[in-house]
Amino acid sequence: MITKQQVQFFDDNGYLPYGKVIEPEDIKELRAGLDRMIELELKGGDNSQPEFKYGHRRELKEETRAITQFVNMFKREPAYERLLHNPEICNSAAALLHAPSVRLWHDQIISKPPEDNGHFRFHQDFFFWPLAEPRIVSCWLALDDATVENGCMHVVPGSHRDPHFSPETRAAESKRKADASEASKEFETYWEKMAKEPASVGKPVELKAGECMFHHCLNFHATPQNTTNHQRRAHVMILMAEGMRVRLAQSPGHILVPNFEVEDGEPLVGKGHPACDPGKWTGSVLEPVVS
Ligand SMILES: O=C(O)CCC(=O)C(=O)O
Repeated sequence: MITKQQVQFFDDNGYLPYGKVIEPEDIKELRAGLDRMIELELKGGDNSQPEFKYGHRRELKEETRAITQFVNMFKREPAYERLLHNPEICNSAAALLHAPSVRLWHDQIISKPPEDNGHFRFHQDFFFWPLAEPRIVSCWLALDDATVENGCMHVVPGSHRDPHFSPETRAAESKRKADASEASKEFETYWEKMAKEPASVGKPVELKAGECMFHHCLNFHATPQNTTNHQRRAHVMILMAEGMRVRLAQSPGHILVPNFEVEDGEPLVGKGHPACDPGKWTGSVLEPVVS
């Protein structure tokens, strides 16, 4: 179970290399689930949810095509849904957010195929999401050993608490940029400057398959290119403090907005956002397919 020292480390640094949370047989099952999804995509894919079409290149038909991202694997494969009820993950995420419990925002596979995936440039996740408060944590779970060579996570320790990178500064800089643009002038925001930095300016977090790290939604992080001959697969569960409200203004076009069962300003609950409850796996959230 998570310790006070680990929570303190996360509070100070905005990330936490946690350690092992699943067993080798779970890794095998998760990899097999991803292989089934890739197989399905190669046959045309599953269009039953808007997010299933996002983040991968269906137009490339050969086996080696870039599979970069699959959103909401928990809806497709039971092994991924079971992760939502992994006590180490749920209890740690709640402790890190100082919340009584957490709920899923979404999950995703991020797979860097060999030599066919660019960098994830430095970014802060929070601003991509239509959510009201930065009380959100990602659990980044390695499905392959993650190393500097194959594109492991790189973080900027303490950036989540740095006032230069806060939501208030972001709003002020957005306004300065808009004003500059109106006056036909250039203005480079802090996040545009950060996105130009190589991942190597961050601290690498190397993990063994089956281990996870957590990062805060305001923490700057990046992953470099995979320069090896093998895939680098990771599964990311993004967990929000219970009671998190929708704030559409922050990201009105987000891929998951059409699925929302609640209105702007309301706490985000519903089928797409199950509670992360140890021991309460209830089966698939998708309706059974009737043929
Ligand atoms: O896994 C990667 O390469 C990038 C993941 C990422 O940026 C995230 O989990 O927020």
